[in-house]
Amino acid sequence: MQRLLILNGPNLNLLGTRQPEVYGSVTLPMIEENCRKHAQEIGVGVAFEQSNHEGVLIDAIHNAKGNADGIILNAGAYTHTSVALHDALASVDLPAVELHLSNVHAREEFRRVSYISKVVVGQICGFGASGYTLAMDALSGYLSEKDLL
Ligand code: CA2
Repeated sequence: MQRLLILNGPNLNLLGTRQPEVYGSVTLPMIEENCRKHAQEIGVGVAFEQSNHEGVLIDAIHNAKGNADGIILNAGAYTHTSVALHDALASVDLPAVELHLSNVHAREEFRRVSYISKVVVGQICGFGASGYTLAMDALSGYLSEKDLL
């Protein structure tokens, strides 16, 4: 069975509490529940984590080697700043999907810069909470197509 790690970065624990016009009104626990339901429907295993700390996210990426077959990463604002997350993703050599709730390309200029885009299979952004299940389908399809699993 394919095992997907869904990793969430800083401030995403606040989803649904503020800025609903940008990020929607769905909370992270609701997203997690939906991902777990979707995992059962498409027959994959899922682990779901969130941290506000860059080092914890890096440890989670390292730990994915051997424990997950692919990573879905909403790195939050670290997307636009973190060489360390880039290096961590490159070091584990697992297929990853970069995910954002909002359309980062239609917002401030600094959000158009991603330090992780070069080391992911692809990016999903702008579809709100549905992006999580879209990313699961995309990563699962990628793993099957590459005959990785
Ligand atoms: O659109 C996304 O998913 C982002 O990764 C969200 C990050 C932002 O820095 C990225 O540019 C795009 C911010 C997450 C903050 O979430 C909040 C939720 C509610 C209230 C305040 C922040």
